[in-house]
Amino acid sequence: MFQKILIANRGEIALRVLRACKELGIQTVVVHSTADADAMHVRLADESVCIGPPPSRDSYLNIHQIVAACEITGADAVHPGYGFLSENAKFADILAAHNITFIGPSGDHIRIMGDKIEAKRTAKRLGIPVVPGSDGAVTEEKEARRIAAEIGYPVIIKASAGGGGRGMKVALTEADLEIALQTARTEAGAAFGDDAVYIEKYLEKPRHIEVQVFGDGFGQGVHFGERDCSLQRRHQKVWEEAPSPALNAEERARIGGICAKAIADLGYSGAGTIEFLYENGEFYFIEMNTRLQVEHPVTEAITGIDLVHEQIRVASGGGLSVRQEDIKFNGHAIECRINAEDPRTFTPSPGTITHFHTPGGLGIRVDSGVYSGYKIPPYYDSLIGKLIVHGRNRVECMMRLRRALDEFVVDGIKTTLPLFRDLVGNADIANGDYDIHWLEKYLAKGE
Ligand code: MV4
Repeated sequence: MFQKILIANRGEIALRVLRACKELGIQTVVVHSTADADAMHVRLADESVCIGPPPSRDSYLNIHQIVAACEITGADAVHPGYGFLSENAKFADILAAHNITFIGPSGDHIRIMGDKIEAKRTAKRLGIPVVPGSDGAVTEEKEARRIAAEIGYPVIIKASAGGGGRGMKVALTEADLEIALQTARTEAGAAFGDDAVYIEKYLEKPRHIEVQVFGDGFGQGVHFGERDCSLQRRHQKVWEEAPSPALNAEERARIGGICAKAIADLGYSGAGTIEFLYENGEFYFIEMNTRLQVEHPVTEAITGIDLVHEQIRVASGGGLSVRQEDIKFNGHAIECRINAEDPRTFTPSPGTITHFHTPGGLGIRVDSGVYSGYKIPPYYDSLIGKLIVHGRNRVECMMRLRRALDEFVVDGIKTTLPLFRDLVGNADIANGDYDIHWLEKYLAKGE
């Protein structure tokens, strides 16, 4: 097991990882920018190293500073959290070259999944159902026309170097195809320095359902069920739940089994998320994330397994603590992302939190690095905390969520809490009747 882990992140996830390290008896080092000197995780860590000024590229993305902080403190592993360097293959490779363990998959696996064409090709080869479309990159309009006619309109053109919703163009009919292809390629080239694009059938009303997987590094793979992340705005998830209200146990076991086998065959190590669009009872792979995700606590709530403990165990060569047959799904969990933003316009609202009071009681978890008197810096994303609620079933979970939202107090700044108080009383949400477009339509109506 590791002696000392360096946490290369900030905010609630830095605290989340720190807690797991403490429970495992591992020493902690945090790195932080000058803007984060007063952060909770900096106070709670055994050691801290200031690695630069506020802009992320000069601090949390500065690979050389982070490697130097490892060398100075004698850290033997790095946990990257999510965002920042968590899916940076070069970072994983550089750490390996310095004999420091990256708590995550190999640089090669990160690289494959970062290239969306290569990721899709790999998924298909491993037996995962994918969205119908081109086999690889498409450059010629003639070829695009042939593929689109074969799969049928509407189609979507996606950048291979994109992902997470960046660099996509929809063509509703053949008349839109030429312009969609040209603008997608030009924009991809400008944004990513790589103009490779691919074509897919455009699914009009899917849900976003993702499967949590783990590889043990010894050729075993398991799944921890799915999360439904359909409630999102501009590709930012707002509300996530497990299990998906749309799936039954049979569908769960089937797609989970396919994903677990794929992870085993790939020889993958660590946590991963296989993302699908789900429409008319069918799953369609879109991307794989090679990191721990923001919404991992809903999976922890229904399985009772600490996924960060598992990441650390696997990275240290100790394997997983569970086999597939040990993983049981219990009840229902919902996560609300509390952002320092206007609840209607989503404009960031940094500043001082004058009062912070979190809900408690059975089935309530709050993951947050903020406190009363904390000043939210303006340089980073606006997530200030996550409310995760667990109940024996979805109805109990929703009743408890409503109560928890009533107790939550954040004064001094605007937050997205009022949006969640509206959503928890909405009939479609109560029925689990929503797709990836539901929230944006709801917000546009101004209800
Ligand atoms: C799609 C799609 C419809 N059809 N692909 C957006 C994020 C990126 N991960 C993939 N995305 C989409 N890909 C096909 N073939 C619709 C989306 C999409 C979306 C997906 C998941 C969650 C929210 C979304 C919002 C808009 C579009």
